[in-house]
Amino acid sequence: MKGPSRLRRLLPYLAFAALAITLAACGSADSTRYPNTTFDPKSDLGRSIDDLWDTLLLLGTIVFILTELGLLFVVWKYRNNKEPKHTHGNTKLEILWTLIPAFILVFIAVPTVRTIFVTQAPAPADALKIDVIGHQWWWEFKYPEYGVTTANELYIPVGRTVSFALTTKDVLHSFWIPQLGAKRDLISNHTNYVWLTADSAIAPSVWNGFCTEYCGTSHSFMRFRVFTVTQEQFDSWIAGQKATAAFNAGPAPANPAAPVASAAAVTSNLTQVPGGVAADSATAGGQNAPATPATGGPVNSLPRNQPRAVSPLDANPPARPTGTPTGAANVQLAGGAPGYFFPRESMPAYAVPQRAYPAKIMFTTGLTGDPARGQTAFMMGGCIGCHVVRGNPMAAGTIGPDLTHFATRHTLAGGIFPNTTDYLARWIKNARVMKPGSIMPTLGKGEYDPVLKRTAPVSLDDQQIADIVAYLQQLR
Ligand code: HEC
Ligand SMILES: [Cu+2]
Repeated sequence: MKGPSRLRRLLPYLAFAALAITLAACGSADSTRYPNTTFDPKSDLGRSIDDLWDTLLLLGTIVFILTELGLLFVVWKYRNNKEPKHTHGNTKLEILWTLIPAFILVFIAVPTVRTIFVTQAPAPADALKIDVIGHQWWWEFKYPEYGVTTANELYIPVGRTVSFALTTKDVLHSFWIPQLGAKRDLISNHTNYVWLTADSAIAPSVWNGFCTEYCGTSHSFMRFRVFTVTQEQFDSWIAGQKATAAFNAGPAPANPAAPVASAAAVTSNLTQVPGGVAADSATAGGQNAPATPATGGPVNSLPRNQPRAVSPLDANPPARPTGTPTGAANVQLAGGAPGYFFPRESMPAYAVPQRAYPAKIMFTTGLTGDPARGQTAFMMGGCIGCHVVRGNPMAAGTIGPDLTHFATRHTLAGGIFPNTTDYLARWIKNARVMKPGSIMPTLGKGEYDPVLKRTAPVSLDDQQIADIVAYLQQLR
């Protein structure tokens, strides 16, 4: 076969390759189109890693081009199948092809090692400290300087260095916020650190976070959101989160959009709560049965401590922050403002979970929940063995996420579902069908628990779940 005709046959392939390369180069790395890109860093840490990548890509490209040119030259030079002269051993050449790669490696090592030193250095002493605790399959975030604990939704001020201390409650996990550059493993019996300063220009905004170390059944459902906010918004958020839950802390909220029973109704509703649930609550979760809360007696003695309005904590409520709510999402409650939180209607599409709930979890439509009854059901249904609601001394369990300000969160269950009535009701009804392997047990009446392989031992009917949902939605 002659040269020119071979070239003609190759032409379509070459054209295709050229097109592919051109198209690839066209895409920009901007965050709205590629929300999880690492090529558009929004922090100092992200930039130092991205700069290193750019340097290495450039060096690699130069080596690639030189090598390919050499190859093409040889192909061209011996195109007529002329047999080249054979040689055996060439010390000069061997030294040369050892030295050149060694030289290239030094070129790559210098910026790499420099970046490692920068990203592994201890954080500045005045950095904001946040403890990140990995759980199968959700994230716990603690702000030790403020006594604030939350889950799956992290708030950080822009322009200030934030130092994360990473630990795990169970197996290995890995903390990753692609756009902010932070990626580090959570290792058993060891604390890892990573720190960064988010760019001032990005506030307020939200970024996706992931677990990026396989950690079991629901690893891919272990996500989180990072809200990068201004210092003022952060201060307001912290003030709101520091307070005890609004529903517990004062009289009924005067919010016409979400009517809540008055304190009197709380008392009268107590007698209407079916007692059957309490008897079962000790077995909640089977193998994962919650420990009895240290602060309280047996679960079924709870009504003694009712109503909430006269509990010791409530009698002397902590000073509530006034906060500076911005955006309609922040409803002012009578008991005090919830403080700033990222307005739900401003959530970009990429940060809103799109996963549908499993169709097989049925839920009666048209039920109206009563938050006061819900609070009681929350205590009787075993929830308090695994969940903290600050302001309610009975709710002291630490197996699951802190729910003190649950209604200020936009997602639930490791950031995989939107925090809406429909999803929340189904989550409480059958968490283990919503999220395979979930440590939170299946709790709905007649629901099949795929982990225990039998129907739920604790059973809440749809009305009780609707009441609990109404209660949780008051926790701002
Ligand atoms: C055996 C412990 C246990 C019990 C009992 C339990 N939960 Fe949970 N709960 C968990 C765990 C663990 C998670 C985190 C699950 C995940 O995301 O993988 C969770 C998650 C949640 C969430 C989502 C929180 C978030 O921010 O994502 C809500 C809401 C919730 N539980 C409510 C309840 C209610 C209401 C009850 C009682 C009817 C209850 N839980 C009983 C352990 C428990
Ligand atoms: Cu994981």
